[in-house]
Amino acid sequence: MLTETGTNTYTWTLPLSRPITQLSAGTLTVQVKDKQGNLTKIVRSFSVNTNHPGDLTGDGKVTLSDVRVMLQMLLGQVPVDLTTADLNHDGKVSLMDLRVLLQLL
Ligand SMILES: [Ca+2]
Repeated sequence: MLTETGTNTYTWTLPLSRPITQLSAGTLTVQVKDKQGNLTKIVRSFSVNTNHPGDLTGDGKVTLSDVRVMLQMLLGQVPVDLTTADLNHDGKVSLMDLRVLLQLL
């Protein structure tokens, strides 16, 4: 789907043929032809964060080790990593995230 989002600015929403977990990186090529027939080609690399939700240790599994890391974050013993630990996506790491993590065990 192509949407005009500003002057000379467009946003494409691309349907994916595979689950996002199987699409971690790639190259996107866009070719645009103006009214005079001049072709402009734009190539951009992209990557997708495929971290397993709740995998705070990065070992690909959700275990009690992840709970330990979240407790350390909650106690201020290790830096908070919103990317992996904000499981309810409210912009902070709290007991609500711990609750979500425990449900993932
Ligand atoms: Ca949160």
